[in-house]
Amino acid sequence: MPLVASCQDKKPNIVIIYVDDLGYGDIGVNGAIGVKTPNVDELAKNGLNFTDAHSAAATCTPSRYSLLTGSYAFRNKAQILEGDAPLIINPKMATLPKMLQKAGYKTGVVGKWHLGLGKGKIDWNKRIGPGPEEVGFDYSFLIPATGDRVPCVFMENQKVVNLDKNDPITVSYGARIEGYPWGFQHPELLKQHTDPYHQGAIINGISRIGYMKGGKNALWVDEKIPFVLSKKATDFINKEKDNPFFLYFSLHDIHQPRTANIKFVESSSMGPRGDVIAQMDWCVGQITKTLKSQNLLENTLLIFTSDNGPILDDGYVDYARELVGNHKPGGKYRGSKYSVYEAGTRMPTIVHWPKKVKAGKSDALISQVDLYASLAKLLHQTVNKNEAVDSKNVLNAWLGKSKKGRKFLLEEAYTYGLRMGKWKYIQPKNKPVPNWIVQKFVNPGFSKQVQLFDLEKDPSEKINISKDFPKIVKKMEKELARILK
Ligand code: NG6
Ligand code: CA
Repeated sequence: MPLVASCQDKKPNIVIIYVDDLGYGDIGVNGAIGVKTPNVDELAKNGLNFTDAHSAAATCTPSRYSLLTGSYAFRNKAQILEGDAPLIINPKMATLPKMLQKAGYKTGVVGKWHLGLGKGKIDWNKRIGPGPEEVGFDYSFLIPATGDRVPCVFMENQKVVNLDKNDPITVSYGARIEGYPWGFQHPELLKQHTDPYHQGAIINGISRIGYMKGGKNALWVDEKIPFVLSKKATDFINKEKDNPFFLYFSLHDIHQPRTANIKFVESSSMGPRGDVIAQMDWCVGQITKTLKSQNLLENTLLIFTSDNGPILDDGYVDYARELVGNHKPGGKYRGSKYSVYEAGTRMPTIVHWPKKVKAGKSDALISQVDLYASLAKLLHQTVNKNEAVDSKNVLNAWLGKSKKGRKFLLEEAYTYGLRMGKWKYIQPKNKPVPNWIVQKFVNPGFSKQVQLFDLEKDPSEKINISKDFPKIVKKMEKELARILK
């Protein structure tokens, strides 16, 4: 092959910027009020902005599991994990990063993991495996679970960063352990008050879920997390610039605790939740700036999206509900994080690849579970039958060459939703809403009736028309049963 042609066909770098809890309406181009997101808007201006793109689930661990394995979370009973949970991806399983390694990519994950680590009881003072390496990442720099869970330390290549062996780490999600003081006993030490679920170990003036002892030198400072993660992500890009690389940049923002760096405090009119949106936008800018400075932006397939819908009150008292004003975190869509209504999984999603993807908008119905098979297609990789079992090749929709995405799309929450074109079906669930959800002022979509909505006429899922369209209901029930069997 002539040199020129092979250069032209150079494999694109692939970057997924995965924001945490960012809603459809939380970015400028999708109508945000009260906070500006110039870096994200720039991506949208030069890229393809999707209006009907979905995470696989309305919570974090299930969405991430599906993104990385191409398989639905229910198949592995994946639920939100505690901070000391074992790895939920079987190291023998085929994964998106392993598929990319086979295609010649260097792979890295920087940021929130929340897929578990190790096999059982974790010793935080040693290398912990299996973890990202066994899942297919050549490099990892992690927040092990969430920002609101212990241990509050970073891990690089599966070892705690800056650990002093004379001050070993112990973590507990059961019995209370002495060590860092407890939020429920020492409210005077707190920067933000919380509900009773987040009143364990106080670290950096913030009480968390779980208890912790030791590791003082290794503790993160919440206000610096965006800088640390952006630096590690851009270091990875700079180091791997001559290889095709895959970077899964998984931000802590805009998850709680929302404690923006002083650089961003009061940069929005919505208090901490708006400020961390601005902070998230800055992180996006760091990535695009670095790609540009390395002359890589043109041939990088960059996907900007989120893991689940927005939530105002997830337990920390930061006045997001009081300060939201006219801003609509989920856009015109009903629901939120934890909810089966559209805003639970309909994610802000931008595909930016100047070399191959024309700027514009797309209303194709797509799911993150399909990235595996779609990227495999792009890179001429075969996907075996027992691999990425729920992932479909809809590459042409992801690249804007077709408006046709999925025929059916599953939405996993605390009940199931199913999309078929404009139709939205919700499986009945005749159970009381758990108290911890009620307290968050969100509606998970439980109903003993079947729910059916026509999203073309009723995008906000207000009028249940299941009784008027029994045939559609039947068809969707049948498809859901087929998926779940
Ligand atoms: C919930 C936590 C919440 C948050 C969430 C995970 C309680 C009451 N709430 O269980 O604080 O950590 O899990 O968020 O424990 S997610 O974005 O990672 O799914
Ligand atoms: Ca999340």
